[in-house]
Amino acid sequence: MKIQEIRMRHMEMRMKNPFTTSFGTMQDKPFLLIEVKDEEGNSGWGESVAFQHPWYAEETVGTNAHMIRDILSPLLVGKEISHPDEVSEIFGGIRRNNMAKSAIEGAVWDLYAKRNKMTLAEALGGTKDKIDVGISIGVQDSAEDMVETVRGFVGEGYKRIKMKIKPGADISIVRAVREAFPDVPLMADANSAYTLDDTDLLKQLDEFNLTMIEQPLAHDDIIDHAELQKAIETPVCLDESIHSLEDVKKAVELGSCRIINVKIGRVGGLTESKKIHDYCMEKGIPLWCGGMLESGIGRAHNVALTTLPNFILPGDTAGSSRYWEEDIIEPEVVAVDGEITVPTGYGIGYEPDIAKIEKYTVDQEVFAA
Ligand code: OSB
Ligand code: MG
Repeated sequence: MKIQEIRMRHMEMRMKNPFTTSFGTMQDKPFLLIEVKDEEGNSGWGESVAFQHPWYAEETVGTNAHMIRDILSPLLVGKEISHPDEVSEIFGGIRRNNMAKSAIEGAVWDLYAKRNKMTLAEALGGTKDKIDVGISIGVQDSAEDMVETVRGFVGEGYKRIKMKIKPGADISIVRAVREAFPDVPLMADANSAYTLDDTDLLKQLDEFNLTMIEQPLAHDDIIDHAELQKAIETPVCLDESIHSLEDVKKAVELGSCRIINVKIGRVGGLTESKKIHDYCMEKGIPLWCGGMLESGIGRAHNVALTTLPNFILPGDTAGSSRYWEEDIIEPEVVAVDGEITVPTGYGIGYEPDIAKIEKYTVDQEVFAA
């Protein structure tokens, strides 16, 4: 297929509720939406998961727009490719900027699946027709607030509950939730808020039978995490530290984690995600799919990836209504009793709703051959 045109939309949506992590609070959600067209006029859709500010990762909406406009689109537009795996080869000479690469690569995967009359899940080698999902709850001011918020989502049937923690809002909150819900699968995500000096504090979490603690230490570390994992029983899961299969290999060899959160954008796309999947399956490292507060387009890619067999643990792909008054796909992503039914339409399987997409588009640029 020939990559005829890449359209980049600057989107502005606002989440129903603010979402707080150890690094800050987000509610306005500017992001980039990518539509790739082939020579027959077919479209594939992708989403950049970069945020407005470089708090979670160094990439931002602004750096992604620059990379997509000035560096990546010129490399791809006009090219003839036979498989989306070739996109990461074409982008291979460009260092990092994984979220920008992934936004385009994801659109090419959707386009490829549609042309070949397959679901994206099938194109990736997925095997499930339903996926288990959990929910990620932002940092709460008090243990009471967290317990009540958790109660609501347990009632909706989510398969595991993730609580954001930060220094000063950690042990007492996790304790209160565990006491209120003795049997619910629980985990905590620190988004790099601690150091090895906090080992004694993090060890106190062992008491609460957490499925894992996600990214307790520095965003770019795998050495201290190995040290921490030796000192605590709770499995460590890496998020921010993993950008590639090479990072995964090093973390697994060093014992820096027992579980990995795969985010498609953070690792540079679906091709790299699949490589990580295959390696971790062989090594017995369970995976789950993380989230970046995406619109339905990004969520649809997460759903497809999660159909691969080693995505054993429930991911952060909650339903659209968790985030948005109205989503930009039809139908919206719906989680019932903690399960999402994988759509059967070709490509991402959800139809981009052009009228709603237009409503939230503030600017657009077209890169054509
Ligand atoms: O660390 O997984 C994270 C949201 C924003 C930035 C980082 C993270 C998160 C989440 C929410 O945990 C995931 C989601 O619901 O999409
Ligand atoms: Mg995380």
